[in-house]
Amino acid sequence: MTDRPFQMSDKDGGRDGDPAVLTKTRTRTQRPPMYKVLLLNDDYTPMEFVVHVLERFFGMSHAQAFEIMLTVHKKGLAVVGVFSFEVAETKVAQVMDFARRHQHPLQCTMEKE
Ligand code: TYC
Repeated sequence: MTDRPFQMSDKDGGRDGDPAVLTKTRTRTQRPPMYKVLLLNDDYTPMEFVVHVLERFFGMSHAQAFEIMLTVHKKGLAVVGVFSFEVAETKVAQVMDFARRHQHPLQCTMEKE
């Protein structure tokens, strides 16, 4: 409880609740951050296995998958897709699990765009 006889706040800048005066609140809609999924080169994973991974988990055609696989092989890594956090996380987990189950050292990671 307050011992003041009136409220000391001034919520409407001295207009004292004039119903004709409206205030606008500016809102900014944030787009959700997106995540790049990266495939890394190594010396041991067979090229055909990588092509298969790109077809199976990233919906690429055989030609597209082969091209991206060669990019990774030559450059060391490539972005294989851009997704929401949850989808990127799932893709990385699927690729890592599939590679591990086939005993290939293939590495897949994600990073914020
Ligand atoms: N460098 C591998 C080889 O020569 C092929 C490869 C390509 C491996 C892409 C991983 O992400 C990769 N067998």
